[in-house]
Amino acid sequence: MTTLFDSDPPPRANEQLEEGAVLLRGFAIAEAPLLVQEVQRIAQAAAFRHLVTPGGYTMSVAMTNCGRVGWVSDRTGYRYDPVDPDTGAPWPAMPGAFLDLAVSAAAEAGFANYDPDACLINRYIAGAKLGLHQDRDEKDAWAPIVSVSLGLPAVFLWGGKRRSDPQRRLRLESGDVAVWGGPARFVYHGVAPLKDGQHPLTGNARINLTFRKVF
Ligand code: MD3
Ligand code: FE
Repeated sequence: MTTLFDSDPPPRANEQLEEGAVLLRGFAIAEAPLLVQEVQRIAQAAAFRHLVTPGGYTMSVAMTNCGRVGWVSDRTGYRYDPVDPDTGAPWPAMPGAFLDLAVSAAAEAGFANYDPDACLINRYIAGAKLGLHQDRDEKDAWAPIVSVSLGLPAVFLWGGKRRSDPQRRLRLESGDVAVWGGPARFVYHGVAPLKDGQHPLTGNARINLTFRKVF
């Protein structure tokens, strides 16, 4: 029999958000420092930039990518591009530590053989937000999106299949991993404006990794 002590950390409870969506609190705590280091290395080759939407708005979230393709936006639309339009070079390769984490989180959530093509890296500072949207630029509509939160906490807005559906608010902290696949793949979601703060791993920023099966 195992004995629980008051000083033990709380057991890691995987929270089922809805069918196909699982929140793995603290799943990436141990790897978080290495993941942030890798983000800094990636950003030396493919700098964070503020993309322009097809509607002409400049996004408050700064983005870069690694992997076989990267998500980009400009006045002509959204797309996955094998080349970074800022440099004309391929995106940096996906680090082994990224892939290992994404695959093990997907497996923990019930998605075997996950093989992400892309990792979009979002960087938020105070005031940055992501409006309510669906991620529907990926061909594979069943494979999950795996999301890893690093640094400052954020309030994640999570709605339903229609834009007008009611939203829940979920606080995401550094090391939290969320997996959204299957029937939960097309729920509307967003991120509330980031609050100012300081975090030992990322300073004044929140970084979010989203792994995607594109093809
Ligand atoms: C639910 N990023 O990059 S991650 C995005 O925190 C994006 O930066 C947010 O939404 C962020 O597109 C949220 C959590 C997430 C990601 C994808 C989802 C939740 C999702 C796809 C379907 C449903
Ligand atoms: Fe999204």
